[in-house]
Amino acid sequence: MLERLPGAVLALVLAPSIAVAGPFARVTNGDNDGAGSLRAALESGATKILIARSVDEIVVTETLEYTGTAPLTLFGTGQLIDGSGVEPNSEPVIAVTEGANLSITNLTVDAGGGNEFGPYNRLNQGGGKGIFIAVPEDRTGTVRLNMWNVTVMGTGNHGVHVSDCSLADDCGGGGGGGGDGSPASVAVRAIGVLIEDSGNGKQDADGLRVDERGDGNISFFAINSAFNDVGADGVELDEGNNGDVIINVSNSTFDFNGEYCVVGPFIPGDPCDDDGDPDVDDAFDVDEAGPGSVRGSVRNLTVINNFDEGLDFDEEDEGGFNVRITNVFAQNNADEGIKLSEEDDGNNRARLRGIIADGDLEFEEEDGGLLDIAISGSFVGDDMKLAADDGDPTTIDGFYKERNTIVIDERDFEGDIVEL
Ligand SMILES: [Ca+2]
Ligand SMILES: [Ca+2]
Ligand SMILES: [Ca+2]
Ligand SMILES: [Ca+2]
Repeated sequence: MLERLPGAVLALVLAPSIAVAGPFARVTNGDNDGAGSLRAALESGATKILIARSVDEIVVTETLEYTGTAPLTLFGTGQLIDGSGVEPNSEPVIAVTEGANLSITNLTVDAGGGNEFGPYNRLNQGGGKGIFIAVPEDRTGTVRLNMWNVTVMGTGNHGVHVSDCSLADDCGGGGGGGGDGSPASVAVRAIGVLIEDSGNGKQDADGLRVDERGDGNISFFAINSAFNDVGADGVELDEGNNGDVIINVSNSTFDFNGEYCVVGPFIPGDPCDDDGDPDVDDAFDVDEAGPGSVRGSVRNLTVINNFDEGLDFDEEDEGGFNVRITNVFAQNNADEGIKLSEEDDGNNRARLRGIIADGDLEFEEEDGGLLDIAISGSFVGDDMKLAADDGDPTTIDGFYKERNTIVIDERDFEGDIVEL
């Protein structure tokens, strides 16, 4: 049965640990629909939904939709939401259709596509997205997605997707910032989030994907999280038009992402590498286009076994990079462990410390602006590649400062780069 309590009553029940305002609903069974179901709660007008501990599993046969605009909080208590039977199976398990803020805690969302035949096996590719927020074109402010202790798995499409882009699922393919979007920003916070065995049903399906267009930024905060065995990028942040990408990612793992590289059925064991077409993908991919920069920090990351680059950040048009990269263990990635490419006006400024990489590190800067790279206390198992040549030998193209760092192969510098 579905109980609805006024917020004031609930606040008394839960005080002081959780302060809750707004209409409340309690989910008391794992049914697809009907009284006491999660679907009924989502349709009731409630904005705070608690799933009772007595519910182990919620099995749904169609998308769980929230069509409201008020911020929604979904308090799980360790349940699995089994979306393997969602029809059609290209549809998401959970959809926020009008760009409402979503906070979700203590839940596992399984779209059912999983590696039923063993690890890293792509034979079973069903399942749509896990959690999807569609942002309407008139949304303003900031669209917030907060996930705490959430697992998403078995998705054929993106595991988690926030789309503020008129091109919908065609947004961001290949970058460049095409499409339009709302005036709103998008902010995602992931704390203790695991996205695994996802994005293995189609090309360019990521673990966590944000498409942001029009005015507004992408802010991405993640800690104690993991993005593993995703078909395309573990995380892709794709920002266009005005606005920045602001990252703060720490104590997290990106393992075995980007293998899905064929159109049509995937053939396990088929050669699949960065030289072929279609593309393999990265651990963590940032594409920023239009006016705006990429700034922030990553630290204490394990970035291993990915099928293209580890950290692959691209910035174009006005703006540059200003990032701090600390304690990143990047091993056995097919291409560069860390690659930052900057085009048009703006600098490529990065401060690196405590990097342990078995492959190359690469930093590129084009057009107006300077390359400004400092690295300390690091081990680079292959080349340190810097490229910033403006073709004019009378001007300085960049600065490079290296301390207490071992570079096993070459320092491969293009341009007039001053070593400090
Ligand atoms: Ca926007
Ligand atoms: Ca934007
Ligand atoms: Ca830019
Ligand atoms: Ca530049």
